This record gives sequence, structure tokens and C-alpha cells, in this order.
Amino acid sequence: MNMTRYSSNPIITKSDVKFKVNSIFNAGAVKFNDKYLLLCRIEMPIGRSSFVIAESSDGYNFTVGAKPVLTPEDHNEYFCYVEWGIEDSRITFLDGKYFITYTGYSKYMPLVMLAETEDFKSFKILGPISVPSNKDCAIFPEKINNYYWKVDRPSAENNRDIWISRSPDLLHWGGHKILMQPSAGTWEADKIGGSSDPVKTKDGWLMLYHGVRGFGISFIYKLGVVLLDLNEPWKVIGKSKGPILSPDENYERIGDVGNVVFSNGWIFEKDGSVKIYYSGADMNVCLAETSVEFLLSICK
Ligand code: M1P
Repeated sequence: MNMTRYSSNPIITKSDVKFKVNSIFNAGAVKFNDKYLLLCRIEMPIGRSSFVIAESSDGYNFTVGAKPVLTPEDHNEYFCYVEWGIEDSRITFLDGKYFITYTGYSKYMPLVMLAETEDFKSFKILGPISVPSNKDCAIFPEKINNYYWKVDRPSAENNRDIWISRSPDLLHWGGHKILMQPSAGTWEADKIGGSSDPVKTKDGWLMLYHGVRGFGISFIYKLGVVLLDLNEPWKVIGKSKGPILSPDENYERIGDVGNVVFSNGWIFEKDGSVKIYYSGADMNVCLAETSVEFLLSICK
């Protein structure tokens, strides 16, 4: 199976939300209690984002919860780091719990926040795990060489590269290394960032990433896939030669931020198929389907 857009995209729009929002998009994804669970970003009318859950029995038809499950106001002592919104969750099942990395946005600019949950009803907020400016963070789902690992995207001068680092406890991070850099003169020329949570396969860790190229005053966001070494995850062992999904349909071209496909969640099925949840133009939630074999084949 190559990459196929679901024929009834978008699968979630703001008309599916029972309270007033500007948009619903950029969902972390996980299977929880035999259901597909999306932790979606909702931009509230004031222009600041929170999270709401959308649930489904089949992965295609979703019901959006009646109210947000996590808001900036829930952050108590950490409120000053998220006052302007919480954005773009990535979910990792690790040590029997779900860890959620997300962007906290405030006058300090973006930084990486960490929370944990066992039921997606109550969340323990563990606080920032980076200084600003940093975002697009995802945690690996198991320890490698006795350490936890994460990727993230610090902003350093004009550089927007993906970095990798390790931790003994998920809170204290070190051993920082550059993992991937933009590629001049291509679809990923100006900046890149980690997209999905990394998933273990027989050939290495698979991870979606986004690549961005500026055209005039606008940017085009596309998705690629990368394969990292299983035991030395700081080593890129394969990468798609070009984007695997590019903005093409009207629901990807036109919106609050046009010409964007952006993903922060995917689900690997037992039969080898993969559901990539992504958003078009920062306005909706869409689905594209593929297979692990296809993703691995284009990384080789
Ligand atoms: O508008 C596209 C995306 O832009 C940002 O992504 P990044 O900083 O990684 O390039 C994010 O704000 C993201 O939420 C948004 O979808």
C-alpha cells in the first residue's frame, strides 16, 4: 500500500466540536481501551490553544468530547510557560503510562512541556523539559542503552534542525546531538521538525518529520519519513528521498495557514497498515493510510 488519503477527508472539522472554537487540528494519536484516541489541539476564539479528545471505534468516525481535557489554566505553577496556549501533542506509551510532550507557548516563546496520564481524564503535569525556543518533541517508547530518548527542535540563530538527547528519568536531559538538518535547495530547505512519535520496527525506529520551504512570503509544509538505528538512535540509517505527503487538496491548501500538511500522531495496526492522522492548513484533522513495509521501503 502506498500513501492514500481517506476519501472522506477531513475526518474532523470545527463543526464537530460542540463548543465554540476557531479550529481543531494537529492531533496526537494512540489506541486506548480498544478505541482510537486523538488528543486534538483546539484554538479557542481568543486565539489560544487547549486540548480536546476525539474518540472512535474504527479510526475513521470520531466523536469530539464535550469540553477540553487540558487547558493553559490547568497548569498552576507552570502557567507562565503556557499562558498563550498548549499545542501539538505527541503521545508515547512507556513504563505503563502515557507520556505527552507538547508545546507551551507564552511571552517566552515555545518550549517543550511534559505530562503523564493513565486514563486521559486526569493529567499530571511534569513541567517544562526544555528552555525556549524549542518544540516538536517526541519521546521514544522504550529505554535504549539504559536511557530514555527524545527528539526536539530547538531554534538556534537561523537553524531549525532536529536534535536528539537522553535522560535517566525523563526530566533531566543531556548528551544533545544534532540528528537531522534541512537540505538546501529541496522541499525541506528552510526548516525541519519531528512529527510523529518514533515507532520500533524490525529495521529501525520510524518517525515522521516535516520539512518546510519558503516561497515568497509563505511556507509549504510537507511530510517525510526517517529511519533511525535501533541501538544507536542518533544515527539516521534511511530517509524518504522526497516528501511522502504534500499539500494538494483544497482542505490542505486553504485555511488559517495555507499549504500545510502537519502530523503529530499515527497508529500502527496489527496487520501492518498505518493510519497517519494529519492536519490540512491548520484547520482540520485528516487521515492518510499506508503500510509499515511501504514506509520502510522508501527509507532504503
Ligand atoms: O503552520 C504550520 C505549523 O507551524 C508550526 O510548526 P513548526 O514550528 O514546527 O514549523 C507549528 O506552529 C504548528 O502548530 C503548525 O501546524
